Amino acid sequence: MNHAAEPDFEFDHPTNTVVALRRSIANRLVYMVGKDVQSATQRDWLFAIFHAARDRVMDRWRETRRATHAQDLKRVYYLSMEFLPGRMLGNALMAVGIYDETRAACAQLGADFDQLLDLEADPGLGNGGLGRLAACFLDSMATLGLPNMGYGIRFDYGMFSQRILKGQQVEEPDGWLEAGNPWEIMRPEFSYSVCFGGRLDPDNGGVHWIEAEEVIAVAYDYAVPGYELGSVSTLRLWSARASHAINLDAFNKGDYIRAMEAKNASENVSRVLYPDDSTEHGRELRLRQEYFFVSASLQDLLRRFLRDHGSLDQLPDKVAIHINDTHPALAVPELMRLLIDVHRLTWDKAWSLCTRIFSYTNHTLMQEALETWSVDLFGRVLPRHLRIIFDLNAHFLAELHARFPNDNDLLRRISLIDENGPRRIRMAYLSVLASHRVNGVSALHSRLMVSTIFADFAQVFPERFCNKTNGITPRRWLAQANPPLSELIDARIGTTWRRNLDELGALRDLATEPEFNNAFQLAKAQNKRRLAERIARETGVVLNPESLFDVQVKRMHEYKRQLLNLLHVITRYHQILANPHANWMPRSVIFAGKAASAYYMAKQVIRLINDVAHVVNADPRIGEKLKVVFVPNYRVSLAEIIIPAADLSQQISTAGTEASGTGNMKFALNGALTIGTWDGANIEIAEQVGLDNMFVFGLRTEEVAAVRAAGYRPRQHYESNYDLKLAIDRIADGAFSPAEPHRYHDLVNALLDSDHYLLLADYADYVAAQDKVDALYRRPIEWARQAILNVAGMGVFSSDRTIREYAEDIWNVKPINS
Ligand code: 26Q
Repeated sequence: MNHAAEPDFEFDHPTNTVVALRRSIANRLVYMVGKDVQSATQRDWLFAIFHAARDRVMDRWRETRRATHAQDLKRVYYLSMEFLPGRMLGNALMAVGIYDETRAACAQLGADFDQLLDLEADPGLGNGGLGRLAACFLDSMATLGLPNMGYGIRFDYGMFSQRILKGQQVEEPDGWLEAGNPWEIMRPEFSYSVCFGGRLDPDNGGVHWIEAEEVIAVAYDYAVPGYELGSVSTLRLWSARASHAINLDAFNKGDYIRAMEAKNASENVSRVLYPDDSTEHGRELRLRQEYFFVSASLQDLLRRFLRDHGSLDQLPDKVAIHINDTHPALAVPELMRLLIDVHRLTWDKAWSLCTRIFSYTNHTLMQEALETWSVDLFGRVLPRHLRIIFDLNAHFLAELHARFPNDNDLLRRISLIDENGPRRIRMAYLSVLASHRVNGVSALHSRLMVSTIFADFAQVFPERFCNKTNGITPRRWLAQANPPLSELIDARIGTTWRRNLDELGALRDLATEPEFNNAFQLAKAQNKRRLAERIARETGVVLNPESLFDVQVKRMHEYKRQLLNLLHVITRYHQILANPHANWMPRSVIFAGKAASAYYMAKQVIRLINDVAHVVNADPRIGEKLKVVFVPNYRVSLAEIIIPAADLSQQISTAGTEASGTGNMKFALNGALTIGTWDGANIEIAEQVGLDNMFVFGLRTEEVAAVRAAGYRPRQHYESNYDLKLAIDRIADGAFSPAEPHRYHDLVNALLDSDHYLLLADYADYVAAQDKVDALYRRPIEWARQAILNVAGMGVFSSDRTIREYAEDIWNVKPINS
C-alpha cells in the first residue's frame, strides 16, 4: 500500500488484535463519543465500536479507490432507488475478519456485544426484493473486486415500521437517522445542483431550460466492505439541501419565515421512501425523487470521468451505468441533456455513447406495475427532458418506419408515448431503447419478458435481451445469519464456501451420514428455539420448537397468495376439530410482511391472519397441534432470525407472476424445504436440488393462461370442494370476526367472483402437497437428508455468480488487480 506520499503525513494503521481493538474502542468512546466507561450508554458503546470497525475498513477503501484509478479500470455505476443493506456492523466485522476479536474486546470492556449489535438501526431504504438484491450485488461486487459505486437516495425516513394494533397494520415513521449514523461520511465537497420546473426558452431553438428551481444534492458515503476485504465499494446516497439562491431571494425581501418554508419544501425531495412496491403511480414528488438522484449521480460520474480522461469518446470504455428497474430511467434523457447542453456534443454522438453505456434490469411483467408518467405532469417538472424524449421517439420511429414501412400498428405499439387516452411516457420502453442489454431476473421471467411486454422490442433488437438469474450473498444469508449451520459446514468442508458457494455441493455425500444428519437437525433446532423466544417476546404467542415451522415472509401482495396459505391453515383447523384424536403433526405457521399503506386487500389479509391466529391459538381443542402467528415489522434484521429457523418455505405465487423471488433462495440455503409453484426462480431451484426434494404444486404458467382464456369460474371450485367451501364460509360468516361478522365481505366476494390469482384453482393441489409435507416431517432423518440436499444445491444462487455474469455479458468490467 502506498500511504506515504507526503513525508509528514504519517498516521497509525490500526491492528486487529483483541488488545488493539479494546484500546481503539476505548479511544473512540472517549475521543469521539465524548464519554467514559462510567457514563457510556449502550448507544455510546455501539457508536464507539462502529468507529473502531470503520477505522479498519478505511485503508482498504482508500486502496480500492487508488487502485481503480491507477489501473484506469472501467467502473459500474449501479443506479437504484432502493437499497436494503441490513445492519452494517456485524457484516463489516466479519468482512474484516475481526468478529470474534471484537466480541472478546467488548467482553473485556464489560459491554454486551450481542445486545449492542441488536441496537443498530436497520436501514429500510427499500420496499423488498429489488432493494435487497441491490444490496447483495454491492456485497458481491466488493468481494469480487469489481470497481463500482452504488447510487441512491438517503431517505430521512425509510420504509415505515409496522405495528399490529387489534390485528391491523399501523404504519409509523422510521426515523433511522435521528440518533445519528456512525457509518456514513458526509461529503459536502460533492454537491450538485439539480433543477426542476421552469420552461424552455423559445429563442435558440427552444432547448434552453430557464427559470428552473434548484435543489442541491449532497453526497453521503457508506463503505461496503467485501468479504476478507476483497475490496471496499462505495454506496453514495444523495440528500437534498435547499439552494441558498432561493432562500436569499426571499430573505432579502424581509420574509425569513417564507424562506425557511421554501427550504423545507425543496428538502422534501429526499424525505421519505414511497412504501409501495407496485401500483402507486403518477405522483409528482416521486418523479422529483427519481430525477434528483439520477441527475446528481450522472453529474458526479461525469466529473470523475473528466478529471481522469480527456475526451468523452472513451466514456463507454470506462463507464457502465445500470438502471435497476425503470425508477432511474431518467438517466437516459439526463445523460443526453448533459452531453448535448452542457458538454456540447451532437445528438448523434451523444446517443451513440448512451446506447453503449446503459443496461437495464426488468423486475416485473405486471402491467399495473410498469412505470408510466403523464406527459403533462412530466412536462411541468422536466420540460427539457420531455423534449429530449419526444426527439428520441421521433428518431426511433423514423428508423423503424424505414425498416418496417408497412407496419403502422407496430409504430403505435412500440412508441415511447402511449397515446391511448391522455398521453403517457412508457419508462420501460425508454429503458429498452437506450440499453445495449436488458435482462430479466430468472429463466422463466426472461422468457416471458420477450414474449409479452417486450415482444415488439425483441423483434427489433433481439440481441439485447438476456437472463441473469438473481442470487443472494452467502456472507449475510448463511455465514452471518446462521452461526450453528455455518460452524457445522466449516467443520466438514472448510470455510471457503463463503467465496465459492459451489463447494456446498460436497455436502451431498454427507446427507445420509448419521452424524452429520443429526448435527444438521440440532443446528435447525437451535435456530428454532432462538426464533420461538423472539416471537414469544414480541407477540406473546408461544411456539413449540419441536413443531414444524411453516414460514411465509415477504411483502403482502395478492399475487404472492398469503391468503392461499391461510385457507390451508383454516382447513387444517377444521380437520383437527373434526378429528381431534388423530395423530396430527404439530405445526407453527409463521407470517410476516408489510402491506402498502393504501392497499386495502393486502391489509385485509393481514387482519384476517391475525383474526384466525386469535381463534386458533386460543382454542383448547387445538393445543399445540396448530399455532398461527403474524410477526410484526418484517425487515432484513428480522429475516436473519426467521429464515434460519424455517422447516418449510412457502413460495406460492401464481405461476408467471413472481419475477424471481430471492427469499426462496435464502430459505433453501438455510436448510428449509420449499412448497412452491412452478414460478420464478423456484423452477431453477428445483432443477438444482431435484424435484424429489421440493413440494411442487399448482397450475403452470401456460395452464394459468388457458384457465383464464376459458373463462375462469372460481365458484365451481368452491361448490365442489367441501373443505374449501367450509373455509370460505367460515370467513364469510364471521367465525373469525364475531364482533363484526361481515368484516371480510369484500375479500370473500373477490375470491368467489373473480379470484384473479387463481387461489381456488390451486387450492386442492396445495392442500395435497401440504399433506405430503406432514408425511415427510414424520421421518426426521429423511427430512433432514432432503434439507441438506437443498443446501448442497444452492451454489449457483450465490450473487457472486450473478455478478460475474453481469460483469462479463453486460458491463464488460474486470476486477482490480491487487
Ligand atoms: C414504482 C413507482 C412508484 C412507486 C413505487 C414503485 C416501485 C417500488 C418498488 C415498484 C416496484 C418496487 C419493487 C419491486 C420488487 O421488489 N420486485 C421484486 O424484485 C426482486 C428482485 O429481482 C424479484 O426477486 C421479485 O420477484 C420481484 O417482485
